[in-house]
Amino acid sequence: MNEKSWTKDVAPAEFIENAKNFQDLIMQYRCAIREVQTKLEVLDDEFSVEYKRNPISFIKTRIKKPQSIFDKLQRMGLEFSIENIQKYLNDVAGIRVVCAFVDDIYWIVDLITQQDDIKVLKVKDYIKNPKPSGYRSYHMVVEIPVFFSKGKTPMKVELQIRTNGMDFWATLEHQLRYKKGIEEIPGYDHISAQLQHCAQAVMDADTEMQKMKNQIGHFNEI
Ligand code: 0O2
Repeated sequence: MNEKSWTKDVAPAEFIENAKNFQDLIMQYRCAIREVQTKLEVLDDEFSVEYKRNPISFIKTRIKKPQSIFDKLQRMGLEFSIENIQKYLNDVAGIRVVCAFVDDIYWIVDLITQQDDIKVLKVKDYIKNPKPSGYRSYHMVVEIPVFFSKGKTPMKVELQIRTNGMDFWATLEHQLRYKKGIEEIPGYDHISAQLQHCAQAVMDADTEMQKMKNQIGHFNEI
């Protein structure tokens, strides 16, 4: 685009207004992440005093990139607007909670669900029902009120809760395959089967670890 058409086609005031509204929205999602992250950290702290261990190994947060927001809306046949982002996207604000044991995942899910300022909008249990790829994780979309100077805004946050093993597999598989269109390469079926085999090995290890933990009992009793 040359300078002439830039001045002709772009309405700077409108562009600046849209950019400001988008920045505002992203700020609101950042605040929602902070609210939910604090709840998780409180539960982890309390648990560590009671049971002498931390159920949460680490927490990672992310805001979806503008390009990914745009691409997802386009896949859904929707135009890029603040209203469509708020209404149709559940994962602009994302929190990944990586836990020690499988039962820690369900402990967190139960306690987050019980909090009366949290509304659970959607649940996908890819632990009980793994994806065909072998992917396992517990997904939860929650709505939380965030208090701004202009009032209370309900905000959506997506939680992905998984064990260290599930996270290890998902992170490496993401690098190897996810979204890279490697379906086209020769030997893809074999790679796919190997990834499923690794997912099964991780699942077996998680199950064994959980069994040992059940045998040991609560760590505070030792
Ligand atoms: P990114 O960069 O991780 O954010 P919904 O959001 O509920 O409308 P959607 O988008 O189909 O529906 O959600 P789904 O399938 O429950 O979860 C999508 C997210 O889960 C992905 O996010 C990944 O983070 C993760 N995921 C799902 N399937 C796989 C898989 O087979 N392998 C790996 N490694 N991760 C997976 P995004 O948006 O794709 O990307």
